[in-house]
Parts: sequence; structure tokens; C-alpha cells
Amino acid sequence: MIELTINGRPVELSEGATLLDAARKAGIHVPTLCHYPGLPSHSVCRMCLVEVEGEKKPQPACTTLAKQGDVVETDSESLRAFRRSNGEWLLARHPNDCMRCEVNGTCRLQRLVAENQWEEHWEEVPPGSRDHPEHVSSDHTSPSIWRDLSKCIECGLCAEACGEAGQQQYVIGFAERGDERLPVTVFDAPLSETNCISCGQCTLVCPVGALIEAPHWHDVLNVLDSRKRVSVVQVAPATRIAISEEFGMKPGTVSTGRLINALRALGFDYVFDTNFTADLTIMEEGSELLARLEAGTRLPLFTSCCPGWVNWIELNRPDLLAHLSTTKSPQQMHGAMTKRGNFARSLGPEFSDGKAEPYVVSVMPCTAKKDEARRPGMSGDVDHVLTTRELARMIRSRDIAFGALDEDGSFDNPLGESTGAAQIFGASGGVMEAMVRTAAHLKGLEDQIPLEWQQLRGVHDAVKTASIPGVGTVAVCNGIAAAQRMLESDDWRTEFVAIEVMACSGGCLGGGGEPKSMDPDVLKKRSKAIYDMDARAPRRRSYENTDVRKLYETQLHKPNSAAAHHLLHTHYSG
Ligand code: HC1
Ligand code: SF4
Repeated sequence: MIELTINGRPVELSEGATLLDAARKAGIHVPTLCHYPGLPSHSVCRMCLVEVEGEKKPQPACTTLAKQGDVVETDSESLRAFRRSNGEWLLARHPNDCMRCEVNGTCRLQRLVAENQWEEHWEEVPPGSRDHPEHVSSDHTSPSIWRDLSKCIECGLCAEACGEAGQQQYVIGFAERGDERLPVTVFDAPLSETNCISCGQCTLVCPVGALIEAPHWHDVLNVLDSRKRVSVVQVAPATRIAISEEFGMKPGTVSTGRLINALRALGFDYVFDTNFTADLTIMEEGSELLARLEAGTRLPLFTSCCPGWVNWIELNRPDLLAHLSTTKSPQQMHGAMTKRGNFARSLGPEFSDGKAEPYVVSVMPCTAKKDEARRPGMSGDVDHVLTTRELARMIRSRDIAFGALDEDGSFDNPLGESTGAAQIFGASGGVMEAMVRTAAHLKGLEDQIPLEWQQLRGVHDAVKTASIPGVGTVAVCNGIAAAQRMLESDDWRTEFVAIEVMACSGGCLGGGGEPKSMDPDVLKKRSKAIYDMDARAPRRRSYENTDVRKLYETQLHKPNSAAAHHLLHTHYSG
């Protein structure tokens, strides 16, 4: 243990803790821009400078290790002057574009300026004047991620999130050195020409608006406001929890009802649940697994509901495409069922003969879902995908008091019922656990196979495995880097019968479209909320979903039938 004092307050810390940890522990605010929990800091923004007794110069709190007996000051005239001049220097190089910026209101640089009333020198630096003629400045080529180098403050967090400390895709790295260093793509290529998997982890950590999800909420509002089309929205399992954080609630607060009521207030005619088709996905994918086990082919089965993972396979290992489940993701299934199932027919004759179709929006914790909605063979099932962050912007833009909305609220039916198995899709290991629950039933082994699989849960382990009686050993890769490592040898081919991969650490609850959070335990808190919802659910196995059962009776016949394949399965391209 290390003991020190910070602003006169005694603090105890473990070895390896930084002065920033000390400040946080003492409840003392130290501003940061280039620090993000879980990623290495480079102390480039110099906002967190503190004075340490005995040191001649101020030290960056984010990278300075705490030492026994340190006496630290975080607030003094000269520290405020340092921060001011560093902040004003950043501002002088930043375009004056806040009013139209997608992160207006949530930008960390903007917040620091507002808090400290720093001087602006924008009149001398008009928008776009901070050119990097030698680098691609503005890149809208990816369907999921937009880049604007003119807004970059060179903190390096995107390169870390995409690189060694995060996704290990190395799409973004540093060009130039020292003051001139800039995070750019390999060979400065537009994102669409790189190996970017659209996971959006770079957008999650960007403190400003240099990396954002491709924004679609303006388009959605236009369609809703026109009231010319029947509008439908579906909500992902992870969004109903994380959206609470956008409105100041504690991580792990469940806001299903508030979310439904906010979507109705925005003008959606029908509010459906992606969880409904998560149950349907399990019926199809679980049956697919058993069919492959019987035939002894294309094993292990890879789950395919994470589009970042599907992108990775297509880009890096097309030789493994046959292992991917052909079952569509719940998002795409929901779009297909909404537009081409009994629901659309119930809307009137023009919807039955294809002259009209409902306008379908999905709200996802994921940026790659935008990309998935445009995949060949699935394009058109979902018209627009919004991230959790975008939906929060939309709600704020209409002055809807989210926190004051009623938490009582229910999804519309028939595309709204779901079980606990669907809810756990939002956490790493959840898809596999849900699949095991239904496979146990399909194999008649329900009495021998437990409902809960703790070995497959958790947001920290890179690879989790479990041996399922009568089925075989299954694995869960928590994050794309874990999957990449697993595929380096050939052991996975014989060790496992099924492998779940979610590209983002923690699963969808840690997706690139989720709220930005400085809470180091945020994933754990979101995950706990998800499993608590499952534990409280009256039905916890996908085949117990009564509307899913009805759907098979009236329309799809049985899992993996020709009708089910037509609507609910897809193919991949290398
Ligand atoms: Fe997910 Fe899924 S769980 S992929 O994480 O299979 O995004 O939440 O909606 O499609 O259901 C995301 C979450 C989500 C799909 C489902
Ligand atoms: Fe890297 Fe993911 Fe960002 Fe693409 S979306 S640049 S893979 S972090």
C-alpha cells in the first residue's frame, strides 16, 4: 500500500496506481482529455498536470505513478494558467464548428472550455483552415464510421483502441512525430479501403468529434416528422440499459419503459423488441448447430450475429466462412419479419402486394450494425440504424425529459415478446448460453443440462469455455483480439463444437455505439443488469416464447424449414 496526501487529504493506493487514481479516490476533480479507462495514456493533452512536492516541474497525473509520502496539489494559480494555455492552444487549432458538430453537448473539449471560460481564437482560425494537405482530412466512405482529422486533438486514444491495447486491428496508427503526430489510417487510405471491421471502438474513446458513427438520426427525424409512412422501431438488448447513462442515471439502470415511451414520443407508430428475433435466432441457430453435429460438417459453428466479427472473417479469413452460422442476426431478422411477414400484411392491402412497406429503424449499441443493414442479400430490411448515442441526441433535440418518463411501458406485439435468453444476447457469452438452453431442449436433455452457465459469463476473460453434456465443448471469444489469437493455431478445430465471437469486449454492452463512460467498471455494471433481467424473467428459454411458437405454427413451419431459410438465413462473401 502507498500512502500520500493530495490537496491535504490522505489517500491509500495499491502499487502501480497513478496520481490520477489518487485524485479520483480522494474525490478530487482533475481534468483529462487524452485519458480513457483501460487504455494507456500518453499525457499529450497536459490537462491533468499536478504539482508534486520536490519536483521542479508539474507532472501529468495520468502517467505519474504514486509514491509513498507524495504531497500533491491539483489546484493552484500556475496550474490553472498551464491548463488555460494548453486548452487555448488546442482551441486555436480546432475548427469553429460546434453548432453543427455531432458531439455538440457531449464533447470533452467543449466541456472544458465552457467550465473554464477559456479564450477562443476562432476568428483567426475559420473552419477547415487547419488543413493536413498531406493526409486525408475528411472521410465518409465507411457506412459506419466518419473521420474528420481537422477536429482531432491528437490524443492517440483511437490508435490505442484499434491497436495493441484494444481491438488489435491496427487500422489507425500514428503518422509524423512529436507535435506533428496525427492518427491516420494505413497508407492514408479511406476507411472503406482498409481492414476496418466497423466495430466503432475508436468512436467510443474519441473525446471530440474527430471519429463518430455515421450519423443517421437527422434522416430518421425527417421521416418521422413527415408522418407519411408507417414507422417501426426495434430496440437491441443492450440499449435499454446503457441509454440510462446518457441521461445521468447510474450504469446498470434499466430503462426499458422510459425508452419505449421516448420512442413513442418521437413519433414511432410501433415500438418492437429486437429480443423477439433474438429468440428466433436461437431457434434457427440452435437447430443449425444440432444439424451440423449430426452431419459432422462445418464444425465448430461460429455465431454470426456480431457484424464486426463477420466483417473480420470476410476480410481476413475467408477460408473459414463455411463455419459461420447462416442464421441472420436478430436485427436483420426483425427487419425481414416486419417488412415481409404477417405484421406488414395486417397493415393493409398495399402492404400485402408490396406497393408499400413500413419504415424500419433499429436502435443498436453497435456501429457495425449500420454496415450490416447494407449487406448484399439483407439490404432494405432495415432502413436506418441508430446507435444508442444517436438516439440520446435525438431525444435531447426534442426536449423529451427521459428521466421523468414512466418506466411502465410495453413493446407492441406480435414482434415484441421475448425471454431471458434473448436479453442475455447483449453480454459476452450470452448468445452461447441462450443456444445451450435451447439445444438442451431440442436434444431432450433439459433435465441434465443446467440453465445457467457461469463459466460463459463475465466481461474480463478473453476466452471462456464450457463442456455441455451431450453437445460438446463450446467457447466464447470476448473481443475480436481474442478470436484472432484463437485462430492462430488449429486447435479450435478439434476442441470446440461452437464458438461465439463478439468483436467488442464485454459483448454488445461494450459496443462502439454505446454511451462514452469514464467509469472503469461500467461493463461489469451493465452486464450485471442484463443477467439480473434474465433471472427475473418469467420465461428464460427461447423456445418458450409464445409468439415465436405461433410464428412457426402459422408461417415458418419449423426451424431451418424452406420458409425459415427464405426469410431468416443469409450467405457470406469473401
Ligand atoms: Fe447485439 Fe444482437 S445482441 S448483436 O449485441 O444478436 O448490436 O444488444 O441487437 O442483431 O438481439 C447489438 C445487442 C443486438 C442483434 C440481438
Ligand atoms: Fe479500428 Fe474498429 Fe475504429 Fe475500424 S471501427 S478503425 S477496426 S477501432
